[in-house]
Amino acid sequence: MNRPSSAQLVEAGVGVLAGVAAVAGSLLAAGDSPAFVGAGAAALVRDAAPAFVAVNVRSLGELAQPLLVATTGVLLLGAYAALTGLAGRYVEGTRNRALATLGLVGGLTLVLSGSLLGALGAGIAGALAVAAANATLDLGRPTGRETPPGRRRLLQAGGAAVAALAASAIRLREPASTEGTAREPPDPGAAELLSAADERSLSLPDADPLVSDGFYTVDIASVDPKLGPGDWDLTVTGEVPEERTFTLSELQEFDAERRFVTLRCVSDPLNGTKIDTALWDGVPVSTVLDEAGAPESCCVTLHGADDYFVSFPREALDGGLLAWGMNGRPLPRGHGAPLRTLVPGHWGETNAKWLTDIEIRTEPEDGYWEQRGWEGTGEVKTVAKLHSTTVEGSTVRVGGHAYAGTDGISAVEVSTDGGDSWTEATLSEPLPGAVPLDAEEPEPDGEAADAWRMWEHEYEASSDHEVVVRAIDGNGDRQSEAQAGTRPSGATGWVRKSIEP
Ligand SMILES: Nc1nc2c(c(=O)[nH]1)N[C@H]1C(S)=C(S)[C@@H](COP(=O)(O)O)O[C@H]1N2
Ligand SMILES: [Mo]
Repeated sequence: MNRPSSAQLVEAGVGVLAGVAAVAGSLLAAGDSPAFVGAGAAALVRDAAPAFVAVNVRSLGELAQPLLVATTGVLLLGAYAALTGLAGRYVEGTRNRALATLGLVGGLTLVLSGSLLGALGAGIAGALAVAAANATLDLGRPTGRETPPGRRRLLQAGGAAVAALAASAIRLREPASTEGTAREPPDPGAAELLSAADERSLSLPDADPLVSDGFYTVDIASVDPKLGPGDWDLTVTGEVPEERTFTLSELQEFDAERRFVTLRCVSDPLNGTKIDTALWDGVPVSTVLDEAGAPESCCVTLHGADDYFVSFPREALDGGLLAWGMNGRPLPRGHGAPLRTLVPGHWGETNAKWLTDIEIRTEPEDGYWEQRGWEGTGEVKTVAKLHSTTVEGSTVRVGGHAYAGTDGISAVEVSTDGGDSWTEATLSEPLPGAVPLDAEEPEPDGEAADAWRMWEHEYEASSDHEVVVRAIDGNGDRQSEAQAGTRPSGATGWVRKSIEP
């Protein structure tokens, strides 16, 4: 193979820089939304490489999205550079090259994103970078000496790319996970419950309080759907006498409630942190299904605006909520705005975000994750986490959270000798139960039915030892000791930790 000449390297560099400008141009035009070319391209890569990426969006945890984004970035810039290269090779003259780039780069962007606006943004930015590379400026050295033409071309295309990136940065100010949460204080009724949660939290270093400081996210898409209440509604479909559609304000007219609920992803490692608790506002699913006249039926599939779908037995929805509020504020974009499902006691994946359709079915089917080898539609497994350890002299304090879905936690047991003997840990007070949303003076209905508790245990120790923890649920059933990984149906075993006082 011949080594590429320096002119070829320069053209490739100009192509990549035009690609960077195109990506930035699409971002500037489409914003941080699924219309952004990176979103569509990442979804293509994800679906084309299921073994590598799709399965691992969950099993690789934090690493999966950056990996997907990096792979997509390389492929996308390569494709843009190739198209720009074509224009450079077969088209003469700066203006014609820029126009050809506009067409080719814009065309590819349109195919990938389906957004005309985004395609225009990408095409124009790419064309400007190509035009800049071909312009007879000399931005190089102030000394009077001429910059070599290759370097000049790269510098000028780079300048255009940097300008496009800087302009697009204005569209990226707010992360989606918290976007849509007003900076105002939470609703007063919610504030009262949140402070009750605060008071009941055990103060443990390295462990969240009862209402999590930051709530984990698991998303199949690299860029979350962006839905205003105006361009969204909910349809009850499938085996119903007639399809029924609800707008957000229609849903909000039903009797609504506010409750603490914990979510845990089936891909949460035994002592992982993909488990969190928030205070949610919404309408019972049963209200909406009754209103729609949905008949009794075996199964239901929930569909999200990101093409996510999850299917499970209909009775799992009993007691479930369609939520539009989180911690006294509107549901943030990253957690499914404007509406998500909360399914009591089941793994996180049943809690469909950006919910668009509730499909009543007579036959079961596999959902997005089940098609990829997971079994995450069942009830959560009981777990006690050990996230906090403090050692002061010979005094050791350990603690964390415990969760058993709707069975609740009745005790957490701690062993400080590797499992030979056991003591009961101190538990936090349970969180308050659900309250009606529009009552004057809402009284919590008992205890939260599907939320974690915190635990702590303090003891004296002078030599190395192993701490083991296990939870007992509200039925008196002890957390399973058998070790299993997260895939396919959730981690089991007891958390163990070596401590050296
Ligand atoms: N539409 C949609 N809903 C979804 C998902 C998704 O990718 N898309 N992820 C699911 C998974 S695997 C989990 S664990 C929970 C996580 O909810 P959170 O991101 O609000 O924590 O949402 C579930 N609902
Ligand atoms: Mo999940």
